[in-house]
Amino acid sequence: MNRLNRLILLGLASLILSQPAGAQDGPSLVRPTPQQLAWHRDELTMFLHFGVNTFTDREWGDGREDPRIFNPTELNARQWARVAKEAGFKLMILTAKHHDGFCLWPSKYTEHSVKNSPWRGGKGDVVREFVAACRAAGLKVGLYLSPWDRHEPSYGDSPRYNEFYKNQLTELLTHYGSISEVWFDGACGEGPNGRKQQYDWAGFWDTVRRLQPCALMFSDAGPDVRWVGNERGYAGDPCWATVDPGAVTAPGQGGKAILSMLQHGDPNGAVWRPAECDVSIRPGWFYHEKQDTQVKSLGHLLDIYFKSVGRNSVLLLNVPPDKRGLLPAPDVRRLTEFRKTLNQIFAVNLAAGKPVTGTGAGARLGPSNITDRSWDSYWSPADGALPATAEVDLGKPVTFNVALMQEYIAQGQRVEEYRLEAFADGAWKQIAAGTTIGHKKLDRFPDVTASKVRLTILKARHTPQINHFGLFCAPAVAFEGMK
Ligand code: FUL
Repeated sequence: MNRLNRLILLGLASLILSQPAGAQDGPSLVRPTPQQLAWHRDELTMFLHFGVNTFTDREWGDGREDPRIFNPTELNARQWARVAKEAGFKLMILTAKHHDGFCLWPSKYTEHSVKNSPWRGGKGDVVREFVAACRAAGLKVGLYLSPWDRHEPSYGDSPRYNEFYKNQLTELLTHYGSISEVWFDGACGEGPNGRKQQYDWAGFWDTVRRLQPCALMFSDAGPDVRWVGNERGYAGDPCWATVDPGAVTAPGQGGKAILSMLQHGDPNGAVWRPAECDVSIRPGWFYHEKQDTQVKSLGHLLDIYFKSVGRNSVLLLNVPPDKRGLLPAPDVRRLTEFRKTLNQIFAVNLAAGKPVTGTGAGARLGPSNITDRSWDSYWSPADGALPATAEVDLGKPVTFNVALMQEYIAQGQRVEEYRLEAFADGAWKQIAAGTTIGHKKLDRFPDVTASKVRLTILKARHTPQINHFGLFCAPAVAFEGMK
């Protein structure tokens, strides 16, 4: 084969490979990247707010802190990683720098950092210890570098500060190996010159893409993961993973319409930008001793789980290290209970392996794919055949109060409306109804005892692809936070 033929063949092959799978559904069906898909499936991320505020008892430092106050007595990042791992978290995000500008790594661009603290004799690097602990525990690594910097003198002198910020990003993205998520917030203020800083978002994002092409970037405006529009840990219902990129173009824009868009996404959105639900296990983001008694209750945390992970989102739960540099005992106890209860709820899927009849046939597409163990096999009713029903035969009457549904989102998010019914006392009755499903939808309802259950997809943007269905029996605490 001559060079020209080879080039033509290569060109054709890459054209075919670049076509998304299932392209028969048309170009409007947006899909996640492999990194976004893995992020959805990881479900739980732990946030760690740590820095000078931990020692000043504040939430927002003003940048005038003396670096010598940063002196954790027992810092042990392996404890953070162990707690996160045991509680089922897959990724941890650390505040490498918060609004006070104090850097947890010895940045060469500022003196406001660990290098001027007494901790580890000024030779320490919290980011390095954090990354090493994550790697050892098999956790992914994320970093938050606050754009708002109340210490840095160039802040407000926009081009100069943007350069400074990109230099710091470069340090973080080149000295610590692979980073899975970079977290940006939109907080913005005036610099010492009285001028408001204009952030170079495009430049920041380019820096991340260039240095860590596999990292996901979080902010109100993505580009890969969007803020959910509140700090209570609740996603909207419906919650689409897609958005219109024109609706929120930069972080920090605010306003009712924008917040609602962030909550719900947009079924017609042209980009995949799923919601991440950030919330703290305590009232504050940083550790405050007086909040030791205000750690969220188990019922509250479970409610957050059902309304974040159970609404097609990822839960980003903040657990702040204390002045010792350890995760505090009350929080660790609560996380242990949280994991134990989640394991208890989801240990037995009453629908697993049960026969399913309904619309659609064939090995990859038949309804029984929703009760098998494979993530990659799904039920897909014939094109245009809605409503479509999958009926699960439970064999005998069983009692449950939680239903789980998952779409095969590798090929987009499709379902717009569904209904769930149970067969009890000789009749079908509705037990739940909803809109979007996405990666995971969890519905809670009063105890139902039934021998058959049916899921009906009433409306979908494209041919539905349901890969998983489950029924569970949760203890009362899982309903405590429900309003
Ligand atoms: C916000 C910050 O202002 C808070 O202090 C906190 O870090 C939260 C997660 O993001 O933008």
